[in-house]
Amino acid sequence: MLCGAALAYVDRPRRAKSRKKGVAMPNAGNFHRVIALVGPQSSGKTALLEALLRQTGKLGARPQNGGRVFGDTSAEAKAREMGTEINVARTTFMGDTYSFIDCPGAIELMQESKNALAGVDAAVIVTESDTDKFVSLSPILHYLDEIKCPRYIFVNKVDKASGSVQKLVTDLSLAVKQKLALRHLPLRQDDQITGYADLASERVYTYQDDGPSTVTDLPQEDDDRMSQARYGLLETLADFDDHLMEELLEDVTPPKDEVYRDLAMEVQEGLIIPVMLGSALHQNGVHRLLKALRHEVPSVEKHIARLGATDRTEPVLGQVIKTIQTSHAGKLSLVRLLKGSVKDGDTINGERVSGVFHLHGDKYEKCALGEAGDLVGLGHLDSVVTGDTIVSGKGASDPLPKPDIAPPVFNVAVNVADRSDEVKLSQALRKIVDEDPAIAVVHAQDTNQTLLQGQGEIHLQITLDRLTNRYGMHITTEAPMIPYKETIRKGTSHHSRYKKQSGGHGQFGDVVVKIAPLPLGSGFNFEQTITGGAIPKQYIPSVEAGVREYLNRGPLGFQVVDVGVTLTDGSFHAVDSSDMAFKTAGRLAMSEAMPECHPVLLEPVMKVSVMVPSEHTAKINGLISSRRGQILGFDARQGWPGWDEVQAFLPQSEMQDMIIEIRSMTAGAGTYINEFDHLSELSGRLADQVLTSQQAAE
Ligand SMILES: Nc1nc2c(ncn2[C@@H]2O[C@H](COP(=O)(O)OP(=O)(O)OP(=O)(O)O)[C@@H](O)[C@H]2O)c(=O)[nH]1
Ligand SMILES: [Mg+2]
Repeated sequence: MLCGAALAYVDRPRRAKSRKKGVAMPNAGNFHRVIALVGPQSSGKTALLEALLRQTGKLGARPQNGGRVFGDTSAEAKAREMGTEINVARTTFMGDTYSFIDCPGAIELMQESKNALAGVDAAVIVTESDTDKFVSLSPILHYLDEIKCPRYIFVNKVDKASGSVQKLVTDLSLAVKQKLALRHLPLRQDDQITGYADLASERVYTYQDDGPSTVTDLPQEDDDRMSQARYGLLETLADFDDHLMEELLEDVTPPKDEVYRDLAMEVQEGLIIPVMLGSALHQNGVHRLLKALRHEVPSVEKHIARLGATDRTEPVLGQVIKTIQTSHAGKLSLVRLLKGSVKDGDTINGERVSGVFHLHGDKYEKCALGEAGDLVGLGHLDSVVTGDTIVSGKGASDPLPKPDIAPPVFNVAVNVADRSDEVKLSQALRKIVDEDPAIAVVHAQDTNQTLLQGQGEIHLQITLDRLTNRYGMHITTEAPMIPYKETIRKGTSHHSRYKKQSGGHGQFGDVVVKIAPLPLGSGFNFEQTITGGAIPKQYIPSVEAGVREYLNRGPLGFQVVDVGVTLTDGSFHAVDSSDMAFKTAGRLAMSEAMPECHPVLLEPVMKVSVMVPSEHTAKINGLISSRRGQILGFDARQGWPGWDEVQAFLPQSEMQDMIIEIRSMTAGAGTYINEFDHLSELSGRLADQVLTSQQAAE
């Protein structure tokens, strides 16, 4: 039974006692909360951030044109009118400090949310009331489950909502594992939501445009709805509180304190998810949300416990949730400080902190001290990256759990227009990857391309824009090349002689090679069966080197694999033979014989697992088949109720835009992982196309 445990309201850390005389404290309050705003794209997270800042007096009235005044200031965000990275804001409410982290909603940018969530006490999931879009909530909901982060759902844009709130809660409950606790009962006039009854406080509010809602009386016709909805809330809370359950069974009205306490405890334990309604644009429901956060969001101690770090003994402990390359202050590590305090000049992870900052939008304000619980920027910790644990002194031997990095699902090949910029490009890319660990840069050896890898087309376009906007790099892009290979279907034996007589020493190498196809996946094998010193031992490695050199580019223009070559015979010249001559002879023998060995094209085939909500599985099977895929089977996705995982083989050449289609079929929720599996023969029209474009590129 949870009833009777410590009161959440009094479970707060005490104000830090020792404060240096004359040093301004970084915050006016005594309790630091860090809260993330997450949720699908365009649900109104940044609008809610602005509303929270207005409500707490940190932002002036909304401009007449309704335009944005806070956040999304980067050139990439402005150009797309969307969040492209986190916006951090700091404000105070009733004596406490709040740092809000507004996360971008685009599914391709979800790593940014995951990184930020490592350092928050709670998350507010901002969603619209359009139930068709709830499926797109699954990835973030699942991640919040995984890290056991307390959370709220704020159903935004109620100014344009029309459906029934009960249906909304029922549909939402299909998307979550926890019990939903509807906190607000909407009140309507002419189909328009004009206010709400708070089911915990039993107060009724009428929305005011751009101002605090006013307390009113409950219209008589809503009496029954109100009683039923409040009973529904109490029943949900009573699922985890036997005492409350007894009261309900005995028809006893529970005291308000008990209801508030249960709410706080059950939110903190992740047992329930309160659902609140509002309109960020009109400042509606925002004050209630703040009050709920104030009373129910757990302290930083609970966050430490959630991370399993209660026993940590380091005087300072924190986690980096973002690396920011600022134009004027250099590298800043945005850190959730969990324990201890940090000031300028302190040693953290073996490096000297150069400046402690509070972040608010694009402003970095120097502060004297970063306190436990606070979100601070620490300057010039060069070796520290996103997700890292920071401690006082040398460095953390026992890191806190850090977000996993999503494997890339989209690639583009990049080049600098001016080759002399290559070093500059690799330096800029390193900084970009520090800021956004979902970006990877790899050199594809087979195709000799530099590949930028990430979570989708938009993700990579934003990254390329950053390279231009921040680092002045002019990048050209092209599609990644498919690392086709070739092999042979029949063997042969061939004699080649390389002989040159041009003044001085001549050149003489004479070899007989037997070429044979090898089973799939065998690679290359070289043997020799020379007898009687037909070729002196010292020249044999040179023959092999010549053969290998040839195999880099076979008769079709691709690397040759699954071939065995045996050097069976040959002859030499006491004066004119040399390593170089035998190497040339080996290469010559291959180039003369290989076209006769029935060369065939091989294409790389990936083993793919596509993860989608079950209602889309049939469509995904169709997509795989239409892309020459071979479905190996499908199963329920482990730990994801209502999801399937389809396993298939798919040619790599069919996968370049695969993620775009999967997302468009699944309201953005579906994704895949893949790895190279095998090479498979490609023949007919598709093979001809590959060979034609290969010849054209030569
Ligand atoms: N009618 C109405 N529109 C809203 C409300 N809140 C936000 N919007 C509008 O919804 C659009 C998206 O709002 P944003 O705040 O940028 O959404 P976001 O969730 O931050 O978007 P991303 O960061 O790109 O994921 C904007 O046009 C807002 O004006 C609301 O309460 N009512
Ligand atoms: Mg936004």
